[in-house]
This record gives sequence, C-alpha cells and structure tokens, in this order.
Amino acid sequence: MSTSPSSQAQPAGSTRDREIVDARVIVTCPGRNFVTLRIETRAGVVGLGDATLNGRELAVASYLTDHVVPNLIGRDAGRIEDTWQFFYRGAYWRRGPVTMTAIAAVDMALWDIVAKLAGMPLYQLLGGRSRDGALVYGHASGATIDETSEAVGRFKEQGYLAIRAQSGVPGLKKNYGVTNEKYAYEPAESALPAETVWSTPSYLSSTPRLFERLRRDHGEEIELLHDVHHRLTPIEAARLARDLEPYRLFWLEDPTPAENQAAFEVIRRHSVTPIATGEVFNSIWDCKELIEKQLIDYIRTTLVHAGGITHVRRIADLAALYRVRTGFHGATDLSPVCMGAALHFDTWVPNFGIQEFMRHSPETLAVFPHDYEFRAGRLHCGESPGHGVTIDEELAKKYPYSPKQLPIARLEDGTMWDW
Ligand code: GCO
Ligand code: MG
Repeated sequence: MSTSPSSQAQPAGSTRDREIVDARVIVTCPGRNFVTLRIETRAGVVGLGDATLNGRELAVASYLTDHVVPNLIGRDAGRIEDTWQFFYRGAYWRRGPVTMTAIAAVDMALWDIVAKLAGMPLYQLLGGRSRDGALVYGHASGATIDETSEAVGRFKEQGYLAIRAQSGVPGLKKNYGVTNEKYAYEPAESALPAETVWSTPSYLSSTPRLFERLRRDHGEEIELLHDVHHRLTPIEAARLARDLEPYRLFWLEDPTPAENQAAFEVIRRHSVTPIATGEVFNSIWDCKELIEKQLIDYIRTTLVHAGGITHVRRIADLAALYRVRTGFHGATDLSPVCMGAALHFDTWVPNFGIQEFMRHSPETLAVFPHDYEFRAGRLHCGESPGHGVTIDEELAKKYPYSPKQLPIARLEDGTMWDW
C-alpha cells in the first residue's frame, strides 16, 4: 500500500536557499475534494500542507491564494514559529475553521520543508520516536446490529485492535456513520446537502443493545469506540454514557455539542465511560476548559483544522498536564498529507492515545504517494525526510473540483438538528 515519495532530501540550506519562491494551492477531487498547499524554496525543496475543510473547501483555497500566498513569497521557510504568529496575530481576525485550516496548511508545509532540509523524518525534529507505531481504530458499520457485528469481525480479521462501531437505528432510513460503500464512509456526496431524519429515543434504546451484542460476539479484548456525532442533549448523553458502562468502551465521542463546555460536567457526574471530543475545534482556547476541568479523556483536535503542528503541539502539552491523551480525527476528508504529518506527530507525542484511520480510496492514494503503512493494528510512518507525502500533480488535474456538502439532519417533525 505504501509508495515512495518522489522528492528526496536536500542538503541543509542557507537563508537564501530557504527563501520561499513559490506557493500555490492545488484543488483535486479523486472521489472527494482535497485542498493542498505547495510551497517551494529557492533550493527547490518542496513542502506540502493539507488545507481541506470538508464542504467548505473553496473558502480555504481563496483564503490561501488571495490572502496568504502573497505574504509567503520571499519569507524564510525556516522561520516556522514566526510565520505562524504572523498569520495568527497579523490577520487581526483570529481563529475560526477557515483561518486555522489555512494556517495549518502553511505550518505543515514548512515543517515538511525543514525536515527535508535536515534530511530527517519529521518525527525526529519533534523530539524523536516514542513508540513503534500508532494504534489506530477503523470504522465498522452496518444497517442492523447483525451486520455491524459482522463488520467488526471483518476488521478484526484485518488485524485491527480497536474498532469504532456505528449501526443503523430502527425506524430511520439513513444516519451518520453507516456506510454501504466499499471503502470508507463518505457522506459528502451531493452538491446540496442530503436530508436525513433523526430520532433520539430510538437511538438511545438501540445503541446499548449494539454494544451488548458486540461484547458477546467479540469478547473483552478488542477496543470498541462509538461516535454520537453531537446528537444528544447533555442529560441524554449522560444516560447513554451510563448505559454503555458495562461494555467498557475505549471512548464515547462527541456525546453532546461542545459550544457549552459545562454540559460535559453533566456527563461526568453520571458515568465513567471515557469521553473524546474536539474534531471541530480549531484552537487551544476551544480545548482549555474541557481539559483543565478534566471533563474529557481524549482530545480529537488535529493538525489540519487547528493551526498545524506548531499549535496542536501546544494543545497536546496542555492535555498532558491532565493526563488527557490525543486521539486525532482521521476521517477520509482529511487528506493523506494530513495523515502523514499526523503519524509523525503520533510517533513522537508522549501522551498519545489513538489515531482514527479511515482508508482513503485507491484513486486518492494514487494522487498522494505516501510513506506510511498499516501493520497489525498500527500505522507506521516511514523514514523518508519530511512528512513523507507528496502529490502527483498530473494525476490530480484529472480530477477537477466537484461541489459536495455534508448531509443535514432534522427531527421527525422537521426541526433542524445536529447531523
Ligand atoms: C469522525 C468524524 C467524521 C466527520 C467528518 C465531517 O469521527 O470521523 O465525525 O465522520 O463527520 O469528518 O467532515
Ligand atoms: Mg467524529
């Protein structure tokens, strides 16, 4: 599955060699849209950063092309911290997913360049290897509990040690996390959002039955995870977390929306099921209260949506003080560039928990030659300099941008809900 990236290590350069002479955005849709920032230095060293924000891709592409790239030309690619501060403080308008995804792309590309200049894999620059490979979880799903249990069995056969399980909900046609696709679950499939119907009572009664069955069929050893996808109120989330306790989940994800962080206190008061959240967060300020009050166990905020390596490293360090571990978002809408960089981070970060791993389609993997591979339940980043992911631009051109948005959910009476 892994292919060698084409660009090789360059000798460490002078300030002049590190000067950024070109920066441009590549948008491609090999099955789904990806936005990639490509930065090149005078010495010809190229770095890539992922800038994909699912369903809002062109906003980041424009932010980069119109507002960031003109500031990059002529800068020293080695000044990673200063460049981060320049785009964060210098923009005056702080934070938000579009801004922080754009900053992340720049940051990831600069770390890639500097690691290539040093002739080292990126994890080495962060402080070196802390583990042999990153424990990952795959996504098993099915329309019914029977089908979901069979899907979990197939993941076990492939060597997964941790598996997220999502099942269809009785009475509902289609809901988050359940796929009939061959590869990974890919919900952003139409130009305008598909509409789905949601029922909390049905979900709350069927989900504990799903995990009771999974423990019966698959035993105690396998790690099981579940994503609520922000669809419960705080007290409903508390009830689900309590009802799932006997099945000892690795984590329950996004049990309730996190804008109101005190909501997580309600869940904690009722249950010891570990809680993960933060894939939609974009800065350390979104994470601070949940971490400091010890309301979560895993922080999901990942490189592409939260300012890149420079910023997420600060989040991980804050989390470490409270024994909160990382569990990076790794859905297929994050490109292989993000996955490559995330795996170097996972290989180093002392408070690593787990990495989400949805397999990209063969078309996507061909556009992004990458140096990482799955072995025995873990992803292993390679030893090539940088983050190990490149782009085949000729192939990328064959897949032009195609507008796609995520689905929405409404209650049975038509009220807008969280999908
Ligand atoms: C996950 C996520 C994804 C998101 C998707 C949105 O846990 O993997 O919840 O499935 O829905 O990344 O773009
Ligand atoms: Mg999620």
